[in-house]
Amino acid sequence: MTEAASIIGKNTDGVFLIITGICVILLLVITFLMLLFVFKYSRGKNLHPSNVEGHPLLEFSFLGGSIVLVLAMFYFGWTGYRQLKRELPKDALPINVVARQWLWSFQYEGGRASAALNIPVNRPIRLKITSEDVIHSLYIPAFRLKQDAVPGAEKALWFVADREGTYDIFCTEYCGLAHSGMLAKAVVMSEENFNAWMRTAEAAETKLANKALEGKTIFETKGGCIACHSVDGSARVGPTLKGIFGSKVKVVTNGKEREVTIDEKYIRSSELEPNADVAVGFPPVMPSQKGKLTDPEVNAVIEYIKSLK
Ligand SMILES: [Cu+2]
Repeated sequence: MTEAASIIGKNTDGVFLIITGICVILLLVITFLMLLFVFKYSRGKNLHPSNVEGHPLLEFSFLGGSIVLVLAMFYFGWTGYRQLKRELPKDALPINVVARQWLWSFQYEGGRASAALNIPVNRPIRLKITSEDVIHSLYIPAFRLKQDAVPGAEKALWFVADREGTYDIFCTEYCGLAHSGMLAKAVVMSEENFNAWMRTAEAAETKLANKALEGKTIFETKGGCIACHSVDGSARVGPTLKGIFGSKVKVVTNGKEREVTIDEKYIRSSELEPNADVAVGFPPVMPSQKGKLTDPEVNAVIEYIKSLK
């Protein structure tokens, strides 16, 4: 694993090293004693078996030593864990992490959402993690962070990333068909770059005159459509949306196959009641956007899909 890119990560690496070290020492000592006894007490050297009595002092020191070792491992693990969960620094940047099948959405103050976890370097970040459907697990190996995202619960974490760069984010809780594709990036940037990114995101948000562009943003972040629908013609969990507007497709409605023309009405019903008409050859797994997207947002996504020629 590459070098930790967070302060807590370095602490975790230390604990990992201590535990690994203890295990290696135990392995060597036990292996050495085993080999020694095999030779020392071999049948060739001990023709007449002797009765071996117990040795209370040896036995108790063995027991005591093991307890101390195990408690030491626990102590280092526990202090590290507590640091991760303890009272948060006041100036921590709050980011809400929302997991859903099958993408991550990182939401900043002011309602801005991003598909990447953009964060400034050397500043405490507080993550509040939740899920909209099933249990997922946020895993950022470079920061040595892992936390389950549980529907109906809010899990908090904090960390300080201390090295600029782009790092992988995975989901490590099997969450359905496209689980392995539930990936994202953590982008650690300088404070200036981060502020600039926040400003552009803000500007883009305020002047989203272009409906299709707004739809694209929703498609990729809040709606999460891109997790299952490509826009380049390739099939994912769901059919591609490239050039589908105005075309005819076969769908299954109430168990019967029929042909429909993809128009605004059809796309709207697909967003709100996705499993009423399911495209032939695809599983009925799409979550409804009802209550998740507002009416204008649904319209914006329709405009975006229309623009995918
Ligand atoms: Cu997941």
